[in-house]
Amino acid sequence: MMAATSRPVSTATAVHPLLQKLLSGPVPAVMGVLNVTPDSFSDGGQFLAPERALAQARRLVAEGADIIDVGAESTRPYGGARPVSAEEEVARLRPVLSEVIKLGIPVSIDSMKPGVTAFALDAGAVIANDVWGLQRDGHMAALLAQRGVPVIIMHNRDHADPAIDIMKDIAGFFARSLEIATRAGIGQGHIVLDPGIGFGKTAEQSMIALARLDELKRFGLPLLVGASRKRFIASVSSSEPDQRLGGSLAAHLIAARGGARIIRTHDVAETVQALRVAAAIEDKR
Ligand code: HH2
Repeated sequence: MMAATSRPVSTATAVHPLLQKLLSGPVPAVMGVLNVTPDSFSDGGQFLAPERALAQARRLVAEGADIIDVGAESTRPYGGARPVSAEEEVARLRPVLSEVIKLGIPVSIDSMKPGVTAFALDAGAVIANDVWGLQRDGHMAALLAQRGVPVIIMHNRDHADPAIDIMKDIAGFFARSLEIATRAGIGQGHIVLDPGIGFGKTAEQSMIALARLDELKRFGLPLLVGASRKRFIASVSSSEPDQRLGGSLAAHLIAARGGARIIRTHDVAETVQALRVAAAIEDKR
């Protein structure tokens, strides 16, 4: 584990109880995606209306999700996202979030803004999902240290560079994020790492990150993978986002084999089934 040096170091290395529970199953936990946005890459506009968002959240729960990841700003892995203010993000979340939380399963907040994350945690969200791994906003780490919630640190880059060694880049990014986390006092046992499939990566690099996921186990932290409907799938099999279920399942099964303990997906029922069947078959080896 890469440790930071000479600074106040958190002693909270114990695994957060919620993570412990989520990670204790025989198959990876499944995180269902709820995008309360007009422009998400695969389902933008479908769940912006509060009643439709809530119906989708109910569906994710019924289908077997272990976590609901609520986002109100598209981060569009392939560029072209329209940045929104914290106020707009909160305005989209406000009519939906507490109703989703009432469904009784853990809710994570997919936001890179500390103000929005604080709003969601105040409303009862219990996990922070930062697609910039604590590196975009200098206040995020302190907020999350203070709140003591599990934190998903995702690898990201402003632009893909086909010339770089993507595994080296991901490892370097994680080391920086972990240093920021340690300095702020976020316990190691609160952290989940995510290679950020599709974010600042060519299709080839997304596939390398999936194929070589097991190399990231050396950080000694749980791994999350979200390959759902992403564009690298179309580089192999031409398709629109809503036609990528087969590719998403293939990627997620390979990720599970590589050590992913949480899978983020738009298609919960199919993913739960695929993970369970793959695990049951592997059990017979
Ligand atoms: N992918 C997306 C958004 N958030 N968070 C994590 N931890 N890992 C991911 O792979 C990830 C993520 C992109 O998917 P989606 O939310 O459907 O799209 P958009 O950002 O356009 O709303």
